[in-house]
Amino acid sequence: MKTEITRLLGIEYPIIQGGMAWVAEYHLAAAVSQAGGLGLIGAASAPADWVRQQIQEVKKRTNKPFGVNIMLMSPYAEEVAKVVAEEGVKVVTTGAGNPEKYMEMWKKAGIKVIPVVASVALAKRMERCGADAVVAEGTESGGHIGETTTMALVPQVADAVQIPVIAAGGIADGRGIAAAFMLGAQAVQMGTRFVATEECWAHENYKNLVLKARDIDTKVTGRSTGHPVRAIRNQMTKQYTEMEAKGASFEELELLTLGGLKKAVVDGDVKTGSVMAGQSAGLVKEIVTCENLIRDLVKETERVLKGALAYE
Ligand code: TUI
Repeated sequence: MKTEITRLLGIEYPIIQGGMAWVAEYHLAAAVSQAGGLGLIGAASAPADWVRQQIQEVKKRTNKPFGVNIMLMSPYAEEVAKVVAEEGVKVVTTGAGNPEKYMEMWKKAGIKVIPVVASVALAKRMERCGADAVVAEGTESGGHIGETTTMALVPQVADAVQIPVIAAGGIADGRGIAAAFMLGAQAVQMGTRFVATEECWAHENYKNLVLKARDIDTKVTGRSTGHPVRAIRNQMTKQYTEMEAKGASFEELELLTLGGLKKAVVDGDVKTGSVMAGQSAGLVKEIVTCENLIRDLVKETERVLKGALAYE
């Protein structure tokens, strides 16, 4: 299954693991890369030294390409941006902002830069400033999201730019991957599906909530603050909605969601923590190894694509 993205990144399969805050640490990233996809370390709001150690741990476990996702709202974004260049990381994805000011440094270091975008406008801007590809992330995704659905966003981004497009949001199986190709994507990025893997170190309570989730079980909080975040419904999302209605301050509301992610992922407090996950959680039914997951995803995608061609 070779595409422009597998060639660009030197990977076997066009499957990229999302750079999920707290969840995407070196065990998961190394396992995904070793299985032929692209594993990512989620730098989130972590200090640069933590990111450097994570990079070194992945290097011990695989010789295959892997990347780092830099969350641009992090207070450490600038330092992390330097660390990835120093450590010779091959691929950087960015989220929650515009990475333009780091582009020159990363290109000089030979890094393939893939900004995550939620709009056509940012995709075009990223292409102009030298991005190698973009991830078009639909509102079905978990965590910090945009407004447009994957189904509508991916073909519009694909029409607007010449660089390859990676689809994200709502994809968790071979049908979704095949559909993404039909929409003009050259690869997919999946987050929620990779939470439910053996190699993911998220707390088992977090994983179990993903497994239990139905189609309607995610909720977006923070539309009023301009920082919409999708997570699995729980006591926290309920409290957030109530506080939001009562006109709570931005700081009070942010504390509930963002401070709550660590609580859910690390401590397993899935009642008052923020269990960020995408709408595809309803498709995730079992915990598997990354190797088996990627093998099955590829097999299913090929089967679905063959079926689609039979209609010609
Ligand atoms: O970034 C994500 N998903 C995330 S980040 C996160 S942790 C977090 N921490 C602090 C604040 C907010 C979140 C949990 N999930 N996905 C990529 C993504 N980027 N989705 C949407 C965007 C985005 C939104 C607005 C990118 C750029 C943008 O505006 C850029 C500009 O300045 O024009």
